[in-house]
Amino acid sequence: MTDRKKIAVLGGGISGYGSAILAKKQGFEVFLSDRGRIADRYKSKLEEWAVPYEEGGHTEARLLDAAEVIKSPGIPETAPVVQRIREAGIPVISEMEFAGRYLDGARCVCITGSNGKTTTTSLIYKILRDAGVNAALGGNIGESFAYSVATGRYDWYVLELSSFQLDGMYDFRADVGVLTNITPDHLDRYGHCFQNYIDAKMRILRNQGPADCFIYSGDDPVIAAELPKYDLRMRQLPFTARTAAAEGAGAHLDGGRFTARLGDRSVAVETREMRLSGLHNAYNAMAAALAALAVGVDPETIRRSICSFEPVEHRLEPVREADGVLWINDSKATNVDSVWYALESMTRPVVWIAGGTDKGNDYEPLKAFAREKVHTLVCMGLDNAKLLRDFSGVIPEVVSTASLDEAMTAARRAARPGDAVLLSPACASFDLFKNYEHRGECFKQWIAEHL
Ligand code: UMA
Ligand code: ADP
Repeated sequence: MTDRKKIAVLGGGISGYGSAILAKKQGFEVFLSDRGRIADRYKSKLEEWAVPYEEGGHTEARLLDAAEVIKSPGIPETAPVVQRIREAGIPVISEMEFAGRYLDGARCVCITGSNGKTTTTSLIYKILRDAGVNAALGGNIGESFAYSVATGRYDWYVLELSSFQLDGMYDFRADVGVLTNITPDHLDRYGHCFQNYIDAKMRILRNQGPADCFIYSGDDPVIAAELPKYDLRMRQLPFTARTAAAEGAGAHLDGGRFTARLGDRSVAVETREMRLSGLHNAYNAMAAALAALAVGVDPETIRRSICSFEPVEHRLEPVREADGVLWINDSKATNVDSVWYALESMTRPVVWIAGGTDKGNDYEPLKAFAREKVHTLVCMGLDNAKLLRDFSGVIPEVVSTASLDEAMTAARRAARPGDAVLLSPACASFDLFKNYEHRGECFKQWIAEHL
């Protein structure tokens, strides 16, 4: 590789501008191209680093002149510009693959899975920081990995990885890989084929050798069916609650207490001492404890950090208790599996607010908990037909609303002292809101103004 190799960056969002700055810092000739408009804050960074860029369209001739292209994760393989670059035989890689070449001895904990990535990543990062480890947070969360590599000096990177980011990774290796679970999601990007999405998630194992650790759910049937297909030379650390404790290293939940073990070190946590609630968060905490043990953090720091970790905003976030009713914001629950765990964790009678843009949901798995725990379902969306059809006769009261204000008013009317009102939509938010954060913020704002 010569110093003047030409690198093209596709996309000028968080991932693209970070990659371009890192490439520039490494002495490459860089060109960034965005089909749409680049935000002013990214443009000023690019100008500060003297990176040439274009917006409003891709000039193919300039892109095809590159020796390598770094593609932003939101750009699909089917985009015509990507196809042209591939036809020309130019390697297309992800930001992670590129930044991973310049770690200068730093190591990576990488977290992927269909649900629980952000919670587990944030928890691992907190434990490492509490332990005084010089760690950075990045990937599918916060600032980009490439930008951190370009502008900082860290010993560990804690990286949340989406399937899109894993897709463009070839030589990258996670020193510690975490796979929380695999359930259907993002199928529109994977030819509506679940196996393609599974294959993307399993790339977390790529290149791992005997010195590396792989932490995964030992209760997940999809992962269990995949593992025999791979040459597993790394250290395997399963975490389980449903299956019997694994012999040796791993973590196991039993009777409200889990123990995570690696070599001669172990951490024991009473889940009632955690601020995170629910079986899913016990899984996330077991995964985080194992990852922190693998990094070398002492067990007592791990236990204390796990117990003091607050839920991340919009994930089963208790907002306020008013007139005996607890209002909970789980706006990030945009698929059926995350709502299953939300309902699983409810200990009070529930008024459940759900709905939005349906992603082809199958609500069958939710019906047992709905019958047992929910007395009122408030549907909040422009088209509530499917929810109304699936839960009428399952939940005693089902109400249809078409705005947040209507939904909140209906929920308030239905809730009795001792109840929980749970916003856990199982759907995307784009019919009534900008995104899931906006939906969660509107929920909290309404509570602040009305309760
Ligand atoms: N663009 C083109 N050409 C195209 C299509 C798009 O130039 O043909 C341009 C757009 O005009 C836009 C840019 O590409 O300016 C956007 O790129 P992007 O969608 O990859 O977004 P980034 O801002 O770079 O953020 C991405 C991740 N986004 C997605 O995967 C959709 C961020 O994850 C990630 O944090 C960031 O890189 C840093 O690595 C966000 C996300 O929504 C949080 N992730 C999905 C999820 O969690 O479900 C996977
Ligand atoms: P991700 O980053 O993978 O989307 P989050 O931590 O942001 O994961 O959580 C997204 C949603 O999934 C929230 O509703 C949360 O309560 C739920 N959730 C968190 N961890 C898990 C898990 N291990 N299994 C299933 N659902 C989970």
